[in-house]
Order: sequence, then C-alpha cells, then structure tokens
Amino acid sequence: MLNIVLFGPPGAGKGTQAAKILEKYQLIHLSTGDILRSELASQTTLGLEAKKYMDKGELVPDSVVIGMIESKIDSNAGAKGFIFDGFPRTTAQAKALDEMLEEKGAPITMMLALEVEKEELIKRLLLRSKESGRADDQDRSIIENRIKVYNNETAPVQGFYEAQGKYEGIQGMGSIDDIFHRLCNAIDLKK
Ligand code: B4P
Repeated sequence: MLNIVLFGPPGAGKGTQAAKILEKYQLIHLSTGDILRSELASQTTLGLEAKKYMDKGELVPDSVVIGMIESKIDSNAGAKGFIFDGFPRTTAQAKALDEMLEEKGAPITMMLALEVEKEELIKRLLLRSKESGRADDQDRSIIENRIKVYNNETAPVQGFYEAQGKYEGIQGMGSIDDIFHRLCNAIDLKK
C-alpha cells in the first residue's frame, strides 16, 4: 500500500495537490477538513460541535477526528492506499494513526510537507474566501490564528515522521503543476 501524509500549514496547497495525487496514484482521499465540513453541512451533532472550533481557527478535539478517520479507513478495506490531508495535526493523532495502520500491516510510506511562506498563505486564503464561503477564511485574524495553531500544535508532527526517516520537505511556492511534479518525483523514488 502507498500511504501518504500530505502536510503543511493552512493554505499550503494540500487540498489542491491531494486531488491531483489521488487521481494519478489511485488512492483514497481522507481530508479531515472536508469530512468535518460535510458533517456541518448535514447539521449532524458532530458537525455542529466541530463548528465551534473551526470558526475560530482552533483544532477540533483529537478524539473526534481520530474516530472519524478510523471509520473511514475501515470502510475502505480494499484500497490501494490513502492520502491523508490535514491529518494528523497533533502528535497524539500521529500516534493513533500509526497504531491503526500497524493493525492492518500497512504503515505510512512517507510524509510530504509543502513549504510556503506566511504572507503567501494569507494571500491564498483571503483570495479563496471570496468564493469558498468558509467562515475560517474570511478574516485575516482568524487565518493568523490558524497559522499560530499550526506552528504550536501541528508543526511538531514533522519531528514524529523525521524520527522514522519518513519526512520529505517539498518547495510549495510556484505553479500548481510545478509543485505537483516535485511531489510525484518524491513519491516515485519511494514507491
Ligand atoms: P482544512 O480543511 O484542512 O483546511 P486548511 O488547513 O486551510 O487546508 P486546505 O486544504 O483547505 O488549503 P489548501 O492548502 O488546499 O482544515 C480546516 C479546519 O478543520 C481546521 O482549521 C480545523 O479546525 C479543522 N480540522 C481539520 N483537520 C483537523 C484535525 N486533523 N484535527 C483537528 N482539527 C482539524 O489551499 C488553499 C488555497 O490556496 C486554495 O484556494 C488553492 O486554490 C490555493 N492554492 C493552492 N496551491 C496554490 C499555488 N501553488 N499557488 C497559488 N494558489 C494556490
């Protein structure tokens, strides 16, 4: 199995690149952000609870997202592999994911981390706010909080995969196609 963690700060291009990678490598896309937004659109209890955190740019509690991912992995038993987008976002989530995959004998192959400068992240998300309707994109102070939460709570996850020799930094500035080629080169070397 090819199991990829696509990593990077908000606005780094994870969702954009995940769509291209999964098409090329026939993987299942698991985006915790997308799953939470779809729960919210259906007005489920989980979605309404998550909204309280998402609207402020805070992380949804680990127990909620870990349970969500576990059920999605279980419901895709025959998959060639997964692309994890926006998960894990804390070291506790990374440990839980390793345990889940260990049980299935299909560990994480690699973490691909998109590296993008802060001002470019803010520019992209403010641009997206014009059409996304996402409450967490609308306001510069909420975007800044998401980046702060990323630096404090999510960036340490890099060390978790570095210690396993699975971390790969990818230049995330430039055209979408150029970045996609860099990602494919890194994947093809590991496959
Ligand atoms: P996410 O949905 O993961 O949102 P994100 O971090 O903003 O990344 P996204 O994928 O949307 O951005 P992308 O870089 O693709 O999470 C939203 C919220 O859900 C979190 O804040 C949190 O509250 C909660 N959550 C999700 N997962 C969680 C977890 N595991 N634990 C706890 N809470 C969790 O794209 C950004 C924009 O840039 C796009 O408009 C795109 O078109 C543009 N773009 C991309 N590449 C570009 C390029 N090369 N040049 C110019 N523009 C580009």
